[in-house]
Amino acid sequence: MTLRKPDETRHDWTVAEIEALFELPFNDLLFCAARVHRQHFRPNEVQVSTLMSIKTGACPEDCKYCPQSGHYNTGLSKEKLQEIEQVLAQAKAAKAAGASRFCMGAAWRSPTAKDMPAVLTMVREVKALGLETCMTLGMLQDDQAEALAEAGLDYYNHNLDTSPDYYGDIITTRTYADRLNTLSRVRQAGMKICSGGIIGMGEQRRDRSGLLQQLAQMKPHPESVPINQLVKVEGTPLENADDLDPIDFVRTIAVARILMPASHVRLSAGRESMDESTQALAFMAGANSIFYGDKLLTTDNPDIDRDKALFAKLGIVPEHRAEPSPGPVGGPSVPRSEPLFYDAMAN
Ligand code: SAM
Ligand code: DTB
Ligand code: SF4
Repeated sequence: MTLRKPDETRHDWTVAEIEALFELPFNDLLFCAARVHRQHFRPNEVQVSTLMSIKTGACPEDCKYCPQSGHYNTGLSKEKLQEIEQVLAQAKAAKAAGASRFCMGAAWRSPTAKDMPAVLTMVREVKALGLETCMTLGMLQDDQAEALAEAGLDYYNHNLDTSPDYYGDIITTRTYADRLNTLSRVRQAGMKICSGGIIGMGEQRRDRSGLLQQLAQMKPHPESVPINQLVKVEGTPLENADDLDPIDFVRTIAVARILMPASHVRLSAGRESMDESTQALAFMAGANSIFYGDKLLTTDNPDIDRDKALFAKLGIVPEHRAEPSPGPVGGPSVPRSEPLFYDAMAN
């Protein structure tokens, strides 16, 4: 195995260049993406995160894909913010099952001042279990981002979801600029960014390129890039969206991998309805993170035994944390340590 430095990463991809990647013959695209993947990561390791919904339903936002929006009747029961004991019990179970990161999600437009103390306690106590922490709570103000960083939050998830051009067709209660502002507050506070999107909402290839361009423009790139396949939930405006061609989904993963070579690209929502071959192709295309555990936030995910069997079949092992979590939080962004480059097959 040769160890070497990463190729230079770019932040200036044009939409036309990204569309050209999408149009490559599938084998060429996959080969390119797999090569980039091997230059930056051990190709048979996949990071494993577990999700928990800490506050479910009745969200004031109108995201057309989301079962938790209060604008649609999806039959979901509205729940209050979970108690800390409940969160810790699930975090311990996730750790025992092999997860290295625990992601807590709330159906909020943004957290209120009243919510913050309980949320900060969750960060501190989950982190004390030896897990990486991630939260997704909606839009943040500066002081909220700083407080989360101070409490030790490693990652903040805030997806751009689609291109700037298509955004207004999917969400009308906030703007793309709102989203970008929160992401810059997260970065400013020194946390790692988890940001990606959803494929299969009726968007065109140009929109997928526009989304990936926005993500690749960030400096540094988001450390984690979740690519979700739309989970079609009855009662949401997108319940009858056209089925996504699995090849188009895998192409999106491959292009994300090429644009953001050193980021973890997550094969995120949608695995429950995905066959093993599509998932295997997604790993080949450079996906190296998944949600692990029977539930996402409110919808189903493959159960752990099924994922264990898939990993065994493919020779994939869970990635172990390579570095300690960022030190004194609240400070500047912690520079990414240079990863090891698994180069045995790269050339
Ligand atoms: N309310 C916060 C927000 O929107 O940022 C946090 C929770 S929200 C459920 C987090 C993400 O879940 C969304 O940005 C979206 O990417 C994803 N999501 C929601 N519903 C989905 C669905 N039906 N299929 C795939 N992804 C979905
Ligand atoms: C992300 O990109 N996908 C996750 C997580 N980040 C928060 C959420 C998927 C939600 C799927 C629909 C549900 O289970 O409610
Ligand atoms: Fe609310 Fe987030 Fe769902 Fe949008 S995606 S409705 S903001 S929970």
